[in-house]
Amino acid sequence: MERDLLARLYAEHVRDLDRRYAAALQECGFDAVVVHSGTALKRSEFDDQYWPLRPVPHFQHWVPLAWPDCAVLIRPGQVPKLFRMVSRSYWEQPAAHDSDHWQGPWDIVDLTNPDAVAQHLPQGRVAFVGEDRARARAWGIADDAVNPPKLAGRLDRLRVHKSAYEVECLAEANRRAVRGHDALQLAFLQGDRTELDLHLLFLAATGQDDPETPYKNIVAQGRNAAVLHHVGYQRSAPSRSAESLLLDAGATFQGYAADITRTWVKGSGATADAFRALVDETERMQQRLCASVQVGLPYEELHEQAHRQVAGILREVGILLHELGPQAAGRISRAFFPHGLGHSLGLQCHDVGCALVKPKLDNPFLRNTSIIEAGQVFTIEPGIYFIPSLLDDLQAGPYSAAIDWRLVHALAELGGVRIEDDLFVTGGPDTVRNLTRESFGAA
Ligand SMILES: [Mn+2]
Repeated sequence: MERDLLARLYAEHVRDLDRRYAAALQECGFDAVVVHSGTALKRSEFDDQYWPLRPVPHFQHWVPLAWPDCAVLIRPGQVPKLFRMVSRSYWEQPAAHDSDHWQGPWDIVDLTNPDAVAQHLPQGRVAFVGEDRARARAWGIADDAVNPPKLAGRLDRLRVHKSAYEVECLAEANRRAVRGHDALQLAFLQGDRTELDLHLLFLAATGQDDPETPYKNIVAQGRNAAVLHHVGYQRSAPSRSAESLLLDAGATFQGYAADITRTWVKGSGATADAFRALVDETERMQQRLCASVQVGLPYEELHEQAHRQVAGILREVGILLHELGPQAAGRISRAFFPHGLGHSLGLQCHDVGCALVKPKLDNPFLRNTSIIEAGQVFTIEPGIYFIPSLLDDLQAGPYSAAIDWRLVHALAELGGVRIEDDLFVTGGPDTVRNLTRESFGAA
């Protein structure tokens, strides 16, 4: 992405965020807030190794900097200050900045000792947002001003509506992730690869180290695709070649995440053909659901539409032997599609602000219960799986006779299918910008 465009969008993002922070601070009775980037966590009490830093998302909302012990100070009406910790260690150094587009709006203060931040804090009520409470105490911040719930809730809600800068970052993250998806589709179709090989190939194709991915890549061949978060990659070639690959893998750009799933099939024969039909139907359903997004519609309504469509697909491909009433169909669709239709996306893969109310009892894992609004970014990711424990329950239950178990057991060899895109709700006449499909299209 072009540096000058990024710098211009970023400057607007900071101006706008500054305005919105000022209103939140005033409403919550604070004069300023200091947002800490985080402290590297030890992997084990018994060792001297540290996990790579996952910066506090509120900090990354301001600055795409993944260095420990940095902080931003936001005071309404004043130039924002960034305290950047310059390490004097000769054992390790944080990664170099990959772009300088973000430096313009800041008064940058380089420090070598994090305690020195205390002397830069203003008089008045100063809130602290971050994970390291010991650091807040060392800076003289009262315990009740550390992540005060009302302010924290306000700041979470600020992250729901993405600025033009954030949308471009999410789009670039999608372009990057799509390079990996294209590479793995080709590798899978051309020969037999282990899941570990495919995972490493994804990292190489997207130019990411494992801890930099927004979430652990899910690389699942055959039956493994029925494990929704399969990350225990198979490392030796299977006895017969896998005919399905489910890849749920993303990328980040300036801290913003892409979250994309595709499922591919190869091979011939009745089972591969039936599974291919299931993948095609799931993809068509996913596109219909994307086309149904409307400002003002509860997201949960889309989730329930998805369940009705899953029941229709099960009937279409012959898994469901006859039509059933809505209650029975809903029970059966939940055995094959046991997760939520999607979630808010941003600096976190499961971003904040869209699950403020609980879903209905039938939809316990749904992570987006918001009313769809312009500015939101969320995923749409229906799936159909053959999960042994859920199928056992279904087979033992009252609807068993409605299922073609021979077909189910044959398809179970291929695990399951999920198709996932990232959508930005524009609020304009086109309603939605599909950040994922536009990236596949551009390749
Ligand atoms: Mn997802």
